[in-house]
Amino acid sequence: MPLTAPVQHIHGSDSAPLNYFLHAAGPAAAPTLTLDWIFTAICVLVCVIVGVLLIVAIHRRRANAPLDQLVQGNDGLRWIVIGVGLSVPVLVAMLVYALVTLNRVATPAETPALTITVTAYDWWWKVAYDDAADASLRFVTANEIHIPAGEPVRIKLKSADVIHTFWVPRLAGKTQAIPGQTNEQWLQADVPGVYRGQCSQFCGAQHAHMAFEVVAENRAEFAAWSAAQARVPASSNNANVSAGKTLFLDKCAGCHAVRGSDAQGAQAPDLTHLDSRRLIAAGTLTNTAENQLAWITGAQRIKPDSLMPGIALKREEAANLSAYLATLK
Ligand code: HEC
Ligand SMILES: [Cu+2]
Repeated sequence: MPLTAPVQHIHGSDSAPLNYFLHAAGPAAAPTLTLDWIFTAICVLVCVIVGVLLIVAIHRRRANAPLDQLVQGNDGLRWIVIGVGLSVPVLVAMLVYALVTLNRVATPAETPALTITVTAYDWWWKVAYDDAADASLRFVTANEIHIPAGEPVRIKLKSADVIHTFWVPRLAGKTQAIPGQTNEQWLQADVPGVYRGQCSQFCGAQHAHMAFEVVAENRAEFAAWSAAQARVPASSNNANVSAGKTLFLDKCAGCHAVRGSDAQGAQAPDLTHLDSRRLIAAGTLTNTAENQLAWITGAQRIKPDSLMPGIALKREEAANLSAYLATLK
């Protein structure tokens, strides 16, 4: 397998035809989208009116009169009264509408049954299912948030380093992740699907490559996924897998954790079920064996300044490591 395989970058999700942010997919997003359109329309209208008045004014310019005379004249005063009289009610109406909308999306209609703790790191997302009533369903994953469709989910937001912002445009508004503080938001996907999310606050070199996905599934699929995530991956006696695991414990375990093994690093994505994820490196690459190796050896080429070093591997080491990573499903 060539280690210099071309890297396939991802831009947006392929799974849903209308997966872009102007299509709200849940009750926490729909009211703000309507507000968005109405505010945009008002702003465009204001620009057009101001533009037309300006053009008219330029064409009807009078001889050089001092400004205070122009304003004091009856004509000037009338326009000021009309301008203020129109703007104030419109601005007040927009303020009231914005407050009403904020209130509508502040809390879900029913109390969320599921809470997920998402911690932002430079430049990826830790996703902890740490609130399950059933302790056997507690686990940690990265950059891929599974939720049951059709119900509200509470997201607790933390940051491990700088200020990031959690944003799934089709499902809810933005909420900041601030070091030393826990913020909350809720989101809901009305139908199953994959919804792209993105850090929306500039947080350093790889801010643009700090994406994630929300995968909404029906209840049965979600239960199957979470049960699988909670399990420890099956071990293998295969010689290549064992050699790959030894290499992993030697070179990777200082940063990465794999549950059920001695790898307990906490500063990097949990790799226990790496193989189950759709994307790696926070939405940057599709999760294929080639891309995994391209990432491991070329992390600094793919995401310069990211907190994973590129790790040189001999051909045989790469094959063994791949064999081990393939067991993490
Ligand atoms: C110095 C700490 C460090 C070491 C050592 C390290 N990594 Fe990483 N790794 C990271 C960080 C941090 C990320 C997240 C980078 C990002 O997306 O910006 C990461 C991301 C990954 C990912 C993508 C995971 C995902 O779900 O997005 C894989 C796979 C991975 N590392 C494998 C390895 C392997 C295999 C080794 C050993 C050969 C290794 N790493 C060594 C810190 C490390
Ligand atoms: Cu960020």
